Amino acid sequence: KAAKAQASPSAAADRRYMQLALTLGRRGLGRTGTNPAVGAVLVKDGVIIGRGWTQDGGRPHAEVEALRRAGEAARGATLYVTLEPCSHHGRSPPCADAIVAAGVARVVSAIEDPNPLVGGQGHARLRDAGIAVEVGLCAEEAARDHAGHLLRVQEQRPHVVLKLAVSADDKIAAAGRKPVAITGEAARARVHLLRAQSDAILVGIGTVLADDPQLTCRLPGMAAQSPIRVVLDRSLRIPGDSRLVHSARQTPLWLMASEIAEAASAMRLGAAGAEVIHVADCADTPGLSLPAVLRALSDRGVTRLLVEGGAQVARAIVAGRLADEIWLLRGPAPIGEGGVAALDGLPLTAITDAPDWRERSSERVGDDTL
Ligand code: AOF
Ligand code: ZN
Repeated sequence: KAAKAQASPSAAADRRYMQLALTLGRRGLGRTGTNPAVGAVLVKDGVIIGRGWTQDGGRPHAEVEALRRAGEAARGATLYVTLEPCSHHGRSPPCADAIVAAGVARVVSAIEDPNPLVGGQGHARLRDAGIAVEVGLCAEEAARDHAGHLLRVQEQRPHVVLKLAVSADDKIAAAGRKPVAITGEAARARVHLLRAQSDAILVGIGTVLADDPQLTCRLPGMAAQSPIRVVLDRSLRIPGDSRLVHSARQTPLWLMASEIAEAASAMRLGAAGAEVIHVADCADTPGLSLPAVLRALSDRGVTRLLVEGGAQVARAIVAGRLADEIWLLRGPAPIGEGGVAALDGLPLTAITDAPDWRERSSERVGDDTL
């Protein structure tokens, strides 16, 4: 009897199922191309009868996956979904139509999809079919998970995460730019997971010349999840024998160069498998225009961008107010005199004491703090 009385779940149960949908959706982060990583849960009489998330490359969509698993049982069920179900004919028919056809009784959705192809029409189509639709549960969390999609559609730029790994005295390298171990193994694993959840990772040419990095995800079994590697390389100085160029055929390498970069270099790097993308210079300071870089990346489908260095790029991102999120990892040991400051002359308090930055969370990761 008690179970019957719960046919319409409580607000607490609604929230729990939406949290599960959010968790499922995050499985797709960094794997769904330009598509948002959506999660969906189907529930009937207090039992989860289907779970789904946006699949690799962006299709099938989350709702369709959940419906497929539930089969006939979906009739009369409640669907929890982290984004408005689509209403457009893309690579397959609209999710809204599939939800109607399956006989779902109620849809709880976290946020509207600002994609002009959808924009409220998904919810409208469900309501027109007599389905009870509620929008807005866990909206803030969903907007955060879908920030890349929302910003790409609304502002033609990706969601930007700046990662800084600093020593106890806020340095990122020893004197003479010598690389030193700043953070430990646990922090490294977290950063590699963040790489996997990003569409692209960006560094400056200075970092490439100093460190010869690979910028891949090297967690066990996750090499295929490596992001597109992007280098701000205004005059195409990247060495042909760098590890980035060597691996350009396995993991994409995009070189952001000035419109006047040498054509011969572009040809040579293109032949090695890199893609040269020309963007405008900054009007007032030397270097590429970062807003133009972000726009070019968004135009090519990047929704989640991780910026990993070095100090000059970090400074430009902070000074230009271009980061949406900052991951500040701090190791336990100081580097001392002559070390390279994290923000190239800007004090770190430009972030930590700035009124427009809000600390979301703080935790220990191994011997480091995040
Ligand atoms: C959903 N469920 O799981 C996702 C949606 O190119 P298409 O046809 O796959 O459509 C892409 C658009 O669909 C994308 O820009 C976004 O608006 C929406 N993504 N919609 O119903 C999903 N990933
Ligand atoms: Zn869909």
